[in-house]
Amino acid sequence: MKKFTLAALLISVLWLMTGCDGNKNKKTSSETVDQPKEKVFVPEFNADSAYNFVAKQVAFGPRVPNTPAHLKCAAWLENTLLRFTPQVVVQKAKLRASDGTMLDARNIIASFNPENRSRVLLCAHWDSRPWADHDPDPANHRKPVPGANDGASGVGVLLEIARQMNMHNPGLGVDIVLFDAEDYGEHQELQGNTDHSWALGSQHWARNPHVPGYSARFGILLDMVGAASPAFTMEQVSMYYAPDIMRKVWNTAHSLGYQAYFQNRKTGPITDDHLYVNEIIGIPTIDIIDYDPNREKGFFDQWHTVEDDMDIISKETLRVVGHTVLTVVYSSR
Ligand code: AHN
Ligand code: ZN
Repeated sequence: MKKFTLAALLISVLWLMTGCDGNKNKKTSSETVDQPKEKVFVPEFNADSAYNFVAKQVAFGPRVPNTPAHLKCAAWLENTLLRFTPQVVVQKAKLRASDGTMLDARNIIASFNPENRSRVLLCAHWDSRPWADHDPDPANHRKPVPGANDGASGVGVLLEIARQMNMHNPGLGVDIVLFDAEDYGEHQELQGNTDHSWALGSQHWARNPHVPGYSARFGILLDMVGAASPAFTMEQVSMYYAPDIMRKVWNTAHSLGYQAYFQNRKTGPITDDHLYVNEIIGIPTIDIIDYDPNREKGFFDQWHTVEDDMDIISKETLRVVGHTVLTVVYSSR
């Protein structure tokens, strides 16, 4: 009897020491991260710098494929990334848009620690939409979108992350992929609704990755991450393909105090670059996207209007997203 109680006591003590959780160290699937384990070093995301990266892109004018502004911005993005890493690839492709236009497209890819087999993919689209087809004034429906939030915001955050990774090695492989021709999807006034007319650059990259056989542990897409009071909700394509990544990113954001931004609400599927990264190349990838089905358009008010300019960009939102993504990256080594 005495022997038994002693053994039981010992087992209980051991059980308590492990935190009572038999599954604690069990790797259930590809990425199981609940709370930040140890204190990891995370560089400080500079929102002023990110903001300037957004402003610089917008200053080129709308980055619509086949325009001089698009070419100039591509060169600037390549040169800016070259300041932060020598590994920059510009993948050129002629892509056919749904209206028949052949787009002179370029995906711009920057790699950190290219030899490291443990990799993370960060992406955003850098092009802007040729038609402001959701503008309240129909006279603007054939004008291009300035794309400060829709496009430049995600790129601005990733450029600042690249700048930080140059100063402080994240200790794992990171690929930043700036997709082109995301926003050339069919004009609203046309019938078709050919969904695959969006995200042409990511479809091309997913079929022809910059490194043959490329893969990554997970991916994070940033889209429309610059407006004030965003609602980053749990989008359905992300939840279907990458629920663990969703949980990891949302948990990280909440641990940093950003639960008002990263909301625990499930929302419907969105056709965006992450769909093809998931479906074609099979990297579990989430979309951090400002989407609230209770809004008129779902997206921010100025979405696909000529008002999507620097006036609506919030440094605080850029900082919240940048801090969250940097923390996820540096705690993934
Ligand atoms: C659709 O409207 C089908 N998808 C939204 C993807 C998008 C457009 N992201 C930015 N602009
Ligand atoms: Zn768009």
